[in-house]
Amino acid sequence: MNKPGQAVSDRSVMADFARPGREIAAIETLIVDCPTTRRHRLSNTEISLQSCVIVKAMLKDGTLGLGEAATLGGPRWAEESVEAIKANIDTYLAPGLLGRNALDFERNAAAMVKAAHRNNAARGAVESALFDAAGKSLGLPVSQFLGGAVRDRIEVLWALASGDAEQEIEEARAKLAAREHRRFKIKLGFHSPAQDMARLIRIAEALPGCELICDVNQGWSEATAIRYLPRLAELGIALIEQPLRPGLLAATARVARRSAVPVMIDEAAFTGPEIVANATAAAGSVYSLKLVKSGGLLELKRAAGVAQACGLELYGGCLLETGIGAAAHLAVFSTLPRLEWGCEHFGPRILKTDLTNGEIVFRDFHIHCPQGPGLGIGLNEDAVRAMRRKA
Ligand code: MUC
Ligand code: MG
Repeated sequence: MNKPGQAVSDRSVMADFARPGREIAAIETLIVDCPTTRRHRLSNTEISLQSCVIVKAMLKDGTLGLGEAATLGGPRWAEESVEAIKANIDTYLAPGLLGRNALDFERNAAAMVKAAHRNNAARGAVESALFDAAGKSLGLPVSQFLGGAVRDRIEVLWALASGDAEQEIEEARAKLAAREHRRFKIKLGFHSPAQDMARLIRIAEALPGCELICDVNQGWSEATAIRYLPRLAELGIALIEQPLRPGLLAATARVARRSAVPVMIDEAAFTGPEIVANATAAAGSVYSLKLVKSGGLLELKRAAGVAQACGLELYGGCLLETGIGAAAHLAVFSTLPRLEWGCEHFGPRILKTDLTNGEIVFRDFHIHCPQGPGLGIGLNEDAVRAMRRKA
């Protein structure tokens, strides 16, 4: 231990950091199909089985790291499917990483960008596994590599998405009673706007005092949005997420200008330049952060910086990840100086069985960031055995 004023002469930390053994020895992928507790509907897809790719990165010193690439209903929410993600990791991303030091985060990320154009979910999953392995090997939480945690829990939303208002009210009340969730995201756009309004009115009446946001997943036209957003405002809806298709910047900006409900940008912005373009066009005032959009933990943190620099508020988005993907998001979210809208990592709870061992705790309306080394989670091997897709 150095005394105050004494030069740092202890080289043991550096020696440990540089110790051989953190070379990437193997990267394996598997597809897992996890049944959900109920049908989850979006304007453009729906699921009862949540499919993801789990990445296992093994270091030479024997440390195992985990990562996850989530999808939603095949290549529907985004262009990647689990089959493509697995093939592209196995064929293009993994071979170029073998033998590299897992701690060379930026170099490894650059190698992946060179090996595969976009493929954000695939790159994000591999990078998560490398961060997890590096953290576990050094005995450090991943958040420490990203600037250090500024929070250890985040208020967490639950999504109501069966389309049946009575079922949704019962589900929300159960979450409230369990003190797990008091803010809810209601998925719109799979019914007609008039039916959605009737459903929304019923839910808002039944859940007084709860903050509600709505996600249309691109399901509305500009005209529909202009017609219905005043009704959402009357109901006190706090945010409207991705009402129009990505690319309709001017139309979304016209909607945002007329709306008393702030617009959240989701599918419209994956990359930094897309975030800047949306913000510059005034097509929203909140940005939903997701690993599958940013393509890795480093880029996710940068996306938060870009969005913030453009004056956007931040929301911790998800794609119904298992506890593995949720932990990777939480590692980043825990380090963000500002995260105005909390997060929605309810994924581990909507799966009948999560793939982790319960390290992620939902308590007092917050998701608690796992505290162990790496991502702070382990693999539920029995669950993986039961739900792994056979070749
Ligand atoms: C999305 O568009 O936000 C996340 C939560 C949910 O219900 O759907 C996903 C995707
Ligand atoms: Mg969304």
